[in-house]
Amino acid sequence: MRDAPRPVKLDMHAAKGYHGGMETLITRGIVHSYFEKINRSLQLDAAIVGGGPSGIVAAYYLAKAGHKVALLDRKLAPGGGMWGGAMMFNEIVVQEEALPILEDLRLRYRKYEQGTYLLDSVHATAGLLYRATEVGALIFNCYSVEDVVYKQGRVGGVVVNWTPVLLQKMHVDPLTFAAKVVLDATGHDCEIARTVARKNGVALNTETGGVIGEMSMDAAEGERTTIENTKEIYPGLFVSGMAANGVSGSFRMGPIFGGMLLSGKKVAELMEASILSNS
Ligand code: 48H
Repeated sequence: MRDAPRPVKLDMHAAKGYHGGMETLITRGIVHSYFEKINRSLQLDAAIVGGGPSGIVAAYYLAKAGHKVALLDRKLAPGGGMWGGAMMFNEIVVQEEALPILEDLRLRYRKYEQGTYLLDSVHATAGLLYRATEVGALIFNCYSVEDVVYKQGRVGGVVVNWTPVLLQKMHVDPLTFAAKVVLDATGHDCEIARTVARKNGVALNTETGGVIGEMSMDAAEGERTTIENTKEIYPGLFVSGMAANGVSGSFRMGPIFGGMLLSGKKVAELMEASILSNS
């Protein structure tokens, strides 16, 4: 016979010695732990802007290789466009070239047709976030990157503010995280690349020197060029995922995600080489 379940008891006396009791104990724990985390992020190896699939995969590989990585996303729940699958049908398609990444991150997938696989998009997104944080990437949600630190012709960090501050158009100055390399993984809008080109009047490593802008849908071409367009577009600034295609003027691809994952892995390798050569 099974033992009767034990009654769950929360020991309210745990807060003995705290002026203010249990409430102070909870608040103090959160405040201390959060500020310890932010303090560790003031001088990063890599700052990743945008927590869609390409940014999270980049954070995973960089953190796993031992680099100090923070990923910043303006939303409460990072994950970008992957949670919703396609038109909120929460499934995504991934090609077999990306299977090693699914294996590395221990995501569950099912064989579909012609070298493609299906994943539950909620499982996949939650899994990416879980694995990236498990290997040490720090995630700052509700952070909007509104600018970069730009010195001597190189991007050297990110300028951050609370998303609600920007939404409310409050005039509050931002803070900064220094970083040896910065990744624009902001998706369709390529926000960081646009900001760097516009504010500093510099030419990016694209055909026109500016952000060319995304084209309409061609899934196969879009997937191919996502990897090709994943690169350093200005000293210290890299692009991945949809931002890579947006910056270089290539196609969107719809709800197939192998290109995003492979782009995240490729950019992690490029960023790591840059971190090591600039150390
Ligand atoms: C902080 C920011 C900022 C900012 C944006 O769009 P994402 O999912 O990114 P990718 O490129 O890794 O993945 C693209 C994929 O989801 C997709 O949209 C595809 C495959 N589309 C094909 C098609 O045809 O439509 O995520 C970007 C993330 C989001 O979470 C934003 O909240 C975040 O970046 N973000 N965070 N500061 N300035 N700008």
